[in-house]
Amino acid sequence: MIASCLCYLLLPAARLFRALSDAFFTCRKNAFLAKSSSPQVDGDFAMAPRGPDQEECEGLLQQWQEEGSSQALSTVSEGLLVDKGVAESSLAHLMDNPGEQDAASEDKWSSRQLSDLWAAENLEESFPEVLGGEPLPEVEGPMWAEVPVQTGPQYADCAVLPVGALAAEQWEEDPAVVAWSIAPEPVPQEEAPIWSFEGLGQLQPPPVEIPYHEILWREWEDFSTQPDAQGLEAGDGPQFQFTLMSYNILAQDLMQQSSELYLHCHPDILSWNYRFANLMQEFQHWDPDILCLQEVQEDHYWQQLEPSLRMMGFTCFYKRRTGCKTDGCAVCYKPTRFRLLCASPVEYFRPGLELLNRDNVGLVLLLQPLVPEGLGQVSVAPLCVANTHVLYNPRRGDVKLAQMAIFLAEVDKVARLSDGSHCPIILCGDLNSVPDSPLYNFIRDGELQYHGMPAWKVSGQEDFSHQLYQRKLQAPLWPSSLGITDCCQYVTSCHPKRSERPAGWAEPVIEEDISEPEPDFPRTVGTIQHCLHLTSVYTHFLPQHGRPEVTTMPLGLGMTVDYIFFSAESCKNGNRTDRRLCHDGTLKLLGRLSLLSEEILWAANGLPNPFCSSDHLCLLASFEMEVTAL
Ligand code: KL2
Repeated sequence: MIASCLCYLLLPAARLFRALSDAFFTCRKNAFLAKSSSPQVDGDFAMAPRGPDQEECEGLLQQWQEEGSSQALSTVSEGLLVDKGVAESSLAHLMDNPGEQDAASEDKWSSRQLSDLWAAENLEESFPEVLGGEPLPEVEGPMWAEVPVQTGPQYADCAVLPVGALAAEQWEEDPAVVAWSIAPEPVPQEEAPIWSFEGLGQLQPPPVEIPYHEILWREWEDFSTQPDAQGLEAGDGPQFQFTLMSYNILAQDLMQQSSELYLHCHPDILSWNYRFANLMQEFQHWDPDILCLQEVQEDHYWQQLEPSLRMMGFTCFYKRRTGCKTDGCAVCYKPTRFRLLCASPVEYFRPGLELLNRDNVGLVLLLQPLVPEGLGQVSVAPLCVANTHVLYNPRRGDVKLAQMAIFLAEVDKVARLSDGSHCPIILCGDLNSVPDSPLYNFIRDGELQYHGMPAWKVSGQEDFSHQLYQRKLQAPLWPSSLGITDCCQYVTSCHPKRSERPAGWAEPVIEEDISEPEPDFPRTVGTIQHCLHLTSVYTHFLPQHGRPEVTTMPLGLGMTVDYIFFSAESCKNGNRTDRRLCHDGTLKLLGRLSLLSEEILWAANGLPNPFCSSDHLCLLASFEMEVTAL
């Protein structure tokens, strides 16, 4: 009975809702496109962008919910669909019935269903790899394009993933498909954005930028008039202002390998060409001065992203993950605003160390801000920009902490002045750890007592307390052979042998030789520290909604895992939650693009959706640096 109810009522109803939902957002998007009056936001956000007409959006959504779906709703008059709103139906349905849409789902790999010990210890390894036997394109360019790819025996059996094919015919009658295929006007060649690809798929990239933030209520929060800890408002004296975006753009390969996470999405919005056009429009709309990307697939980077971003005025650096992984991190900056002082790719993979056998990477740049001519003899401190994507595996907090230790050591080395202090630092990326988790608190507080802590607790992603076997963190967390102290500094940086660094700055490329064991150095018992004073741009809570902020939404479950941390001095006697307001001196936070709640994203059918082409939201912040007269 229940089964037939599911088959004959819930399933068709949910599909209809999903189609209506996509159609609604598609039409809404096209309505905005037709209006095409979106303001181009100034690079340095002297003015806050025009806020969305929230009432209009809510009204439309409500109207659609009431008119468009009341009939269908009557068949499922009770339960989750009604409680959470019709637009969420496809997500809700998938969450309640995992695997139902896919007969082969038993074969599908899902971390949350793997409970045996092998899986617990090797979750990432079980993640199938895609290379398809095709050699990656030869790359030219930045200095580390030559960095040899790890080709240890553990990668010998990288296999081609049998990607579960989404049933295309299932979508043929979908109103969203119809809406898409009629609505966008053809793009005149001369007006086509640089990232248009003629004939590369059935969907034309939309002709103008998509103000999706107006539909999804992303607002610019302006703090520029708030006094800082010393009572100074922004703009007293000459200042250097810039914006920085951090964005996990969802590598196509990873998406295809975990296709079960995206069953709620219309296949067309998952195509790379569609997503690429949307992502480029998002970059163009917000026009940051610095762009930190994660999950950048190497072929997409060299063939599309780098050329397009270069045409937008960016200089880009890229570091691919080690092993067979096809994605990596990119940091791009406007050479009109900054000059490169040094760039350090960071690999966390260390042969022979079980703790560091994962392929995650980071990228650290040191940038010299360029002040406009006419200010006379002035100076601005260099800015250290560090971008990383930390291991996902929720059970391996020990690995995440060790990766973070290497990353912090690199940042310390690049940003350290000869007097031991640091230039302003922005540390951002996807840390695969939630706010208030031990890893998060370690970055913010500069100290973590980890001894005896279950490894799964470190990131706070999932609760594994019910499991019998729980890996515990033991002191020391990493071996001394790594050459990193418990203060997350390279031993060589603590006892500098090479004092010829120019003007106190680090060398561009660090080659840590761990084959020769470092001399013994003292280790603390069960505690790690770092001496970068960092605080988060976001507070992880939306006071006006009374709900947590969300940066990603796997299977409809919203959480924050992406961050922009920046150098800040903590207030004496300061309340911890107010630390963002306590910064002063070198970096001042001027504003940020608000994040969203899980509920709002549910109403857009989760992530990705027709407007947001990643499973993460972008983070965007505006800063000011002091310019001192010489
Ligand atoms: O959480 V992520 O997505 O920042 O959005 O980072 C990782 C995950 C990315 C790189 O490893 O791949 C995704 N289940 C779901 N997603 C996974 C899994 C998994 N078991 N492993 C990796 N990813």
